[in-house]
Amino acid sequence: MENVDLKNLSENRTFIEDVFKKKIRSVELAGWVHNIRDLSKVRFIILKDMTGMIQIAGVKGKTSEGVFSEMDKISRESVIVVKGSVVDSKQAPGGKEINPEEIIVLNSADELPIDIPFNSGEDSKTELPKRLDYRFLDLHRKKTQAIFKVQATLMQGFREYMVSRKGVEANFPSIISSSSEGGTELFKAKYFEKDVYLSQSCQLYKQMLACSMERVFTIFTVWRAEKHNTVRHLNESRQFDFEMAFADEFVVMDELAKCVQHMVGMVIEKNQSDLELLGIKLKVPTVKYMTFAETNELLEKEGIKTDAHDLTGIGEKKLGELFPDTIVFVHDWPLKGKPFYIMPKGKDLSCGFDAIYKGMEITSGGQRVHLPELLKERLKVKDLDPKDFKSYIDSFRYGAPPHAGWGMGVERLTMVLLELSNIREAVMFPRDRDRLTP
Ligand code: AMO
Repeated sequence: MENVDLKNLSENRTFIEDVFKKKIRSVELAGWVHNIRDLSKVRFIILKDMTGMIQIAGVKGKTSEGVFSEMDKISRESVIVVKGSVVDSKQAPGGKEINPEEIIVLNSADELPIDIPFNSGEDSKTELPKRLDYRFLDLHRKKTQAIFKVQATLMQGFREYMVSRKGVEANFPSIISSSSEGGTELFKAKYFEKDVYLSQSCQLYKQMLACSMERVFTIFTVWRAEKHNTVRHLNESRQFDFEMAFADEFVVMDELAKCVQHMVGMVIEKNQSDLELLGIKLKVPTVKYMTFAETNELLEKEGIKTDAHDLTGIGEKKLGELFPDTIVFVHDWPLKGKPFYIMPKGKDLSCGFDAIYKGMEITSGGQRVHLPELLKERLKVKDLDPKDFKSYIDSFRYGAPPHAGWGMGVERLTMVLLELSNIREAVMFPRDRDRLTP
């Protein structure tokens, strides 16, 4: 590697977007070689960093001989530093290019194993599994980066909304001693002499915390040992979680609607160029409320057979078609279809809900059981042993207000907003049944 003073470089380098935005004449750029073109007398390098792309133009006879011949040897995606001057050029993308005075190769890239299209708006010709095998390289693509820039805005928007509602950001354990969502789908691990599980959700902890700190939220990683490999399930995923004291399911559905509206609004405002690259036009969603029975009735009219206590994938898709750009809250959910912690509503119904958006479930939630004796009963109905939940049940004995909340899949929301056909596109380093690296 060439000897480069990285401290000096990090302090003095110019980001590509600033070359276009500001009046700068002399620059030191650092980035990756996106493309190279050799027209014998003129050699071009398209350089990219996280802020943009710019053309470096070497001209035979004008550019120093050493730099001109170096430009011929550099491979795509190699990491280079370019020192030079900015010139206006009608032919150059963005109207400016760099006359190189010095090019330093920091790390030369091998032949690329996956397709990184020259046109950033194009899809890679490499299939997803192989792209994921080389995810570190796939992340050099502007289109892949655009997905995660949007996801970062969603996370920022979630935090911003929650803080504006007096929410306190919380952290919860990732190792649990008993199930939080039902008996199956648990990853078992050894913890000294004991058997433990990777967290299926922070459900029990966010409830216990809301009973003292009122409004709590987190972005939490969860693990589900679902055996099936589908385009909408992961074994490790993240959730936007919210829990609120003195609330029922309608209060928190309203919070969810406003929160998602804020998050989507922020993406529209901040990520316009990313959305354009991905070919997505986003609208801030409206909201619709329907009971489970009403939803089923509607779907049956549309010729869709429904489940007694769950919506099918086809049903969710239909709701997306019937109500575009709408968060459809399906409430008064059958009790049988909801976990032990959801408050019953009469004998057969519950205070639980699902939110369907753009044809897919993005959230489930509801009012919780905050009464210890009822909670014991509900656990038994679900074939779970109240003894395994002692500290959770006890937490409702010393001043526990009625409370409600929800969990929304980070990757699910990213997937539906950006119309990705596989949820793995919405995770930087996905974990599914077959994939543990990179
Ligand atoms: P639930 O299990 O429905 O509820 O999960 C909430 C949301 O998380 C997302 N999600 C997933 N995303 C990808 N792969 C998976 N395997 C996966 N499982 C779930 C979905 C789903 O709507 N504790 C409750 C929430 C609550 O009541 O607060 C829970 O975890 O978008």
